[in-house]
Amino acid sequence: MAILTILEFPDPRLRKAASPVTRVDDTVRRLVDDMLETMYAAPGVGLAANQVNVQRRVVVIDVSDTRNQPWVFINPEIEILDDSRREYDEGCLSVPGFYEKVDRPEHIRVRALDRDGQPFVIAPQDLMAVCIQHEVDHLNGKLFVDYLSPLKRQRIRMKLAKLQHATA
Ligand code: QAP
Ligand code: CO
Repeated sequence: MAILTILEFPDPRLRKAASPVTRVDDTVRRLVDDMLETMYAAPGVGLAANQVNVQRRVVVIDVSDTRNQPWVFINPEIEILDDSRREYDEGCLSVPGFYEKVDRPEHIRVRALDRDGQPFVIAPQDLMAVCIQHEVDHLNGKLFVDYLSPLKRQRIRMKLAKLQHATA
């Protein structure tokens, strides 16, 4: 297993849409394991493959307090079940140090393949529902800062640029 480098906003590689996985083979499983190790080390609750510069539709999530309940979503598809929405304070490993409220659908259903390539369906609640939407946005080249005002996004971009300069 390996800890992978996480790309940071405004890296243009975070804007590329990821392609579907055609076969869940050992290469994909190795990617999943490396992503899990990278997420736990960060530490984070979710990671999408394009955050580690792999343009494939793979997401890992663990929202448990005990950090031992990994979820793997390959080619995830989200269905919005009703009009209810909720706000949650979101962060992102690619936007370190910044948290902002984002409004998203509350009730969703997710279809995906697991790490054995088997299809499954879940109706996630609370943080899990927020996190999977955040991660599928990544697969589509979208970041949580895109939901903020241009002014807020620009402020985050400026502050991160200073931090990245200081630590480069
Ligand atoms: C996405 O994000 C998420 O700023 C996953 O300095 C997060 O794991 C969805 C992290 C919250 C919904 C709610 C962020 C770590 C981790 C930081 C993460 C940081 C260190 C973010
Ligand atoms: Co993120």
